[in-house]
Amino acid sequence: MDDLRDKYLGLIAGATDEPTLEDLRVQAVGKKGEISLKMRELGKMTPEERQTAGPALNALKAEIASALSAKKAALEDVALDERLRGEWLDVTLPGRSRRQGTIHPISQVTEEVTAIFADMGFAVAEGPQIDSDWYNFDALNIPGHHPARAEMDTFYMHRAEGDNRPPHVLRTHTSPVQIRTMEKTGAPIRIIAPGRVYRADYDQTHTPMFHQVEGLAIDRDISMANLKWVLEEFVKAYFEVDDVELRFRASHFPFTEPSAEVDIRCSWEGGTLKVSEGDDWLEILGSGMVHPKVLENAGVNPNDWQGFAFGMGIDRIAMLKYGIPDLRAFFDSDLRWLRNYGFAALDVPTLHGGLS
Ligand code: 2NL
Repeated sequence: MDDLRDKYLGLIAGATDEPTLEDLRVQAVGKKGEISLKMRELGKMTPEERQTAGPALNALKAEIASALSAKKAALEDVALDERLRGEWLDVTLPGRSRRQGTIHPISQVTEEVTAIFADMGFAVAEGPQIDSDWYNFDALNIPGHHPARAEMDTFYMHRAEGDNRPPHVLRTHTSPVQIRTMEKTGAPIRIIAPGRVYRADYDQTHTPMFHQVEGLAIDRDISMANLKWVLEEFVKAYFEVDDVELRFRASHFPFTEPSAEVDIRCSWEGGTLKVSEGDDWLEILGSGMVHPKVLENAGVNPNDWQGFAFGMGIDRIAMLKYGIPDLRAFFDSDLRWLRNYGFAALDVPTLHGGLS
């Protein structure tokens, strides 16, 4: 009986999993187990033998049963420990930051441009996106029959049947803002007017809504020389170069006289723009001296005041600086793909320190 005891206590101690332990239980104390078989032998014993063997077998059965349940509990503890170790969680780790929206590239460029002109003393002017045809066209010396009106692919607002007043328009440039501001504050004036403008046009380089920034400087003796300096300073600051060469090409706009389109010297190496070197010219804006009729229309006496104006496409200069080939991309759904272009504006720091 001692052999039986040693055998099973040894096997139980050595068991490393619950199925093994269960097998041992069946083998030792199960209905057909070794102890049960021994108990059956009690019948063949003398009453004296039975007196000692009976209680001893019962005690052995109880001892093995309790060894089994103690070992079972121990194995369960080990399994739990292992699971806890595997599922361990460091609740002090910082959370994974979620991808969030960031400032739109157009807003970013508008802010860059605004900051550069602000440094040169230009204030920001704003005005309505729906305006009368007077402010959008006539005041700018673009009369009803002028081809520029047709060329601009204007969006006209609805007029009720029988209402024969000229319809309002979605502004085709931010010039009406400059007219309104001149009217309100008079000369001298130094402003830029950035904002949304609308023309019915849609292809790789045109979207029906786009962004423009116009500039206006009126004083007693402002000249094209001042325009040249201001634009050179702007191009250097915006494209982050130390030097720049501008080319003024004679042009025509109804609202300026003389008028010039301005190109910057550049090179296109492997599809990337380099400003101020190379043999290419890149058109970036239109400009000129404000037409006397336009000053007059805005309530400024052209005999006392003169100045320059210019206009450029924000979307276009954003494409040039950041190498985005299709303008439509700016206004298509989710813009996070712009990261593919390494757009710096999308890598702005967040409050929690990481990148957005
Ligand atoms: C272009 C040309 C230009 C202006 C805009 C302007 C505004 C007033 C008076 C006179 Cl209030 N001129 N604006 C002048 C010359 C050119 O824009 O090609 N823009 C993308």
